[in-house]
Amino acid sequence: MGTGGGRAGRRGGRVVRRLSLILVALAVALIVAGCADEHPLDTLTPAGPDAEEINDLFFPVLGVAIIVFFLVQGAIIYLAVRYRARRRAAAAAAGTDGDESDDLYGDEEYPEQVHGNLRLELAWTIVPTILLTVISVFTLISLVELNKVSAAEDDLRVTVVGQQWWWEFQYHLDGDTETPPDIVTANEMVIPVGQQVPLEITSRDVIHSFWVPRLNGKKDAVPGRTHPWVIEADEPGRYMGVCQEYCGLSHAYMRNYTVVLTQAEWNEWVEGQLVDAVPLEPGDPGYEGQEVFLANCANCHVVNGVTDVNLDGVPDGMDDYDGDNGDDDITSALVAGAAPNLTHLASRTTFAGSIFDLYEDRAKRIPYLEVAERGYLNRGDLEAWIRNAPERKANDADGARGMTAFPGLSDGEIDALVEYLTTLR
Ligand code: HEC
Ligand SMILES: [Cu+2]
Repeated sequence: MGTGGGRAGRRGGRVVRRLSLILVALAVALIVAGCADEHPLDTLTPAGPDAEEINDLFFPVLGVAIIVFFLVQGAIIYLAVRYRARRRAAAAAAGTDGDESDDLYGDEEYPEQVHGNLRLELAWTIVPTILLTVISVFTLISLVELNKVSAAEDDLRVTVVGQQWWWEFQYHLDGDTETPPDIVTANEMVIPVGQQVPLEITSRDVIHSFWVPRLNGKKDAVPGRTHPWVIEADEPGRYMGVCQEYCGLSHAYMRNYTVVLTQAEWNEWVEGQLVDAVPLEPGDPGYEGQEVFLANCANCHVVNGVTDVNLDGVPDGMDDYDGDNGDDDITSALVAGAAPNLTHLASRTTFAGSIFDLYEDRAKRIPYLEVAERGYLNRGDLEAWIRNAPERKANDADGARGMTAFPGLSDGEIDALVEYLTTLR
């Protein structure tokens, strides 16, 4: 080899070293990201029967794919090595320096060329056909399983509404999704352990997709349609979910949590959520904040029992909660057409598409039901959000989506608002 080859070799070495550095960095980043949350977006640790069903399909298919991969790659490598051009031998035979590619083989024979070998062609048509047929049969069986609803007609059902860029959960305790919901909450869906909860997934604006990887597969949320889905968890815990369909600017900040409680805890949670907020009187802690809230926030946010029905602030088309493309009557509009229902904000642990913790350290060690009582409020993020939400989470330029900024509020008013919000348990 000449000097040119040596330089190329050194350059090659550097590229390999750099590549392996990048790979190591990637691996470390993945491991660190995996440790950051005790319940990451992990499809490989299913926590409910539906996710297990998917996993039970995934691993055998992966096994088949790995075998096929090694057979095909092995054959390619074998053939490439076995029939490589023997440059140096050819060059020696031809008496040249080996760079004349038109004379690659010299006196050597080309390998025997195979055309139209019936047995071979039948084999590589029939084998994949059988493989894919078997896989598709098992896939269909899994699909049927995943769409089975074992819950009774009058069991709990939850309508899941995606919108730019947060999730609303509307609870129908009697399973009747035609009537206005009993509970409306945002970003955290609280369900009882070991019970299948049928979902109806829809959207108020563009197409989103509801996905809680440890509990079930993805289901699209499409405006004007409701897609049936189910969710069920084997163990109490907190399972992260994301929007899985690119839906605009803050798509990456449209997360949610499925919070799974024991049956007794869940009953307690429901009881708490069914209670309306009580309008505060002068002298009550939080009263000043309530006044600021009613003046600035209540045209978008509903606090059951406190805010009047006022749809003036609701952009056109967003007061259509059942997705039939017509404005709904006032009762159904009560379920917060434009913004998260804040009646029980302080009972949640995250806000704004679950991207901010409402309590320090996401209150991991405190039981969910005690978080409003014992959690340490994440005042910094909450105040920053109220002051200038678009700065914390981008919304679209004409302000038709997301929360507006309130540059006019004084520090005292923000403090009062925060104090009021913490009374909404
Ligand atoms: C123009 C309508 C609008 C107004 C007015 C408004 N908000 Fe919001 N607010 C929203 C929307 C939309 C969201 C959801 C944004 C997101 O998650 O991306 C939101 C989210 C929130 C959240 C997080 C709720 C959750 O569960 O995720 C809080 C807290 C909040 N707003 C407080 C306020 C306060 C306090 C005011 C008055 C100073 C106010 N908002 C005024 C539209 C509004
Ligand atoms: Cu989305």
